[in-house]
Amino acid sequence: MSAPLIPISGLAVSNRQEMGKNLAKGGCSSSSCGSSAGPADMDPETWAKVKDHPCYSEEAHHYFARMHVAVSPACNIQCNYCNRKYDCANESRPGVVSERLTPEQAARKVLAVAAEVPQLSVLGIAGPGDAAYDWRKTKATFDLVSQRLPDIKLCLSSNGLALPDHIDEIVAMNIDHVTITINAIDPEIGAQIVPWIFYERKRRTGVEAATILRDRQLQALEMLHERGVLVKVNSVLIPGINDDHLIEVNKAVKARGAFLHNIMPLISDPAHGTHFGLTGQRGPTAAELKKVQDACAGGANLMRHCRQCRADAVGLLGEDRGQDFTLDKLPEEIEDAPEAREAYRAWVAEERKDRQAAAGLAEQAAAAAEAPTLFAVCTRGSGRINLHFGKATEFQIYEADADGIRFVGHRRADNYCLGGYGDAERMDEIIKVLDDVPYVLCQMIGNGPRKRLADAGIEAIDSLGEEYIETAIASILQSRRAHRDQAAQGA
Ligand code: CLF
Ligand code: SF4
Repeated sequence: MSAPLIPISGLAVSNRQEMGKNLAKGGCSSSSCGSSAGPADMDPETWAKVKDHPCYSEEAHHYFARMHVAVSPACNIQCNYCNRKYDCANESRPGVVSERLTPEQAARKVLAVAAEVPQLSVLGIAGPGDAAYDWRKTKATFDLVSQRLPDIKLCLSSNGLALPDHIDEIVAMNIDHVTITINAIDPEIGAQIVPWIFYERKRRTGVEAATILRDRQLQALEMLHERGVLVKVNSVLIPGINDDHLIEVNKAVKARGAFLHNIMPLISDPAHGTHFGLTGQRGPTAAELKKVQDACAGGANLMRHCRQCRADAVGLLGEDRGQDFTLDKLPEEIEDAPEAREAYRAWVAEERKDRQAAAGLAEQAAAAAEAPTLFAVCTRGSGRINLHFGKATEFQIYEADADGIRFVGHRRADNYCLGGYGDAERMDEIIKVLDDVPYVLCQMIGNGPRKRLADAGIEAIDSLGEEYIETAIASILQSRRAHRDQAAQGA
């Protein structure tokens, strides 16, 4: 029988200085996982910019929400993975945007969400269309929002072609975060992804178009970096086209100051009506994506917690409350609640201290992991195990080895629980996505799914509900080690 699981964070902490040292280490021991970096890994100015941004800080995504508004539908290029009748694949999974908004409608919606969702920290404009090309509407929206909600950070995503024309305004408007999608540095490869661009009143095609686009993207990256704006580069991984090339993209954007590189899998389906969808271009498998990401280790820091969210998403990454805030559902009178956001942020600051201290202790305990081990966690945020297995639509995957415990990605699993009734096919799917994961950590799990998992060699653990993820994993590793030691002594 295994030793009982004792949460590490429940152990007495006798030495606060030791805790402080652990805290300074941050939650991530991997140098390639830059988005996990903490205050000890960057200057205070940069930390102030990223600490509440759910995309730029992996830790912040446990606590903070973003929302997108689709206000700028015009685009100056054509990507082979895009059909604007659906959505912008730069920043969202294909799917019809429920509403395209005027700047005034968008500002009203942001006010309504901010009043209801104290976790909201970022407003992003991420398609469909290009926020820098359709600049008048982007700027009008940001101006309206920043007048009413100065504590909400502004974030925009662009293909980069028009960006160099707006750098001064971006800086003047306090936009600290800009994403540029760069899929290729080599124009021969770029031309296979973007067949045409519209630039200086002319439509241009092929290698000429790809060269202009590449040069403008890199120019924008350099200009923004020089002015202190954090730039994330998104690259869509397209097997057979740019998979071997993305390591060159990673090097090139690192050299020009990119803060993060987010390599996203192509999502391709004939139903989306895109060129790639219609010609049968497939997206990468999870293993192919990981291979490319791992090959980029040591270059520009990688973002691994992107959820490829919709262009009208609302909420924490991985959840989408967009349908709760369509225009017809907004109240007539909207009263802002800045004090609720302030109180939430103060709570997060305290929670963060506790969590990082606990994570530091867990790092020490993690030496109990003799071989790299994966854990699938059911969580609704705050860095805790706080979600019923049946309610999980995705699992956060953590890896533990002798170097520590770290977040390594997420895997989608369609919701197992349908109004209380199990769905055998979805359990098959879950078992497939957790193929190489021996442990599932959740707040609760029913006997049926527990047995199905056990039959597949996966142990479900629900005795550490509400515990911090890292400390729970450390407890399990310690318990397993104690069990092994006991067995060895008895042998
Ligand atoms: Fe939105 Fe993008 Fe800003 Fe985030 S999303 S504009 S940087 S606030 Fe984030 Fe969504 Fe991934 Fe984008 S998870 S698709 S990276
Ligand atoms: Fe579509 Fe965005 Fe590409 Fe424009 S930049 S074609 S909106 S994916």
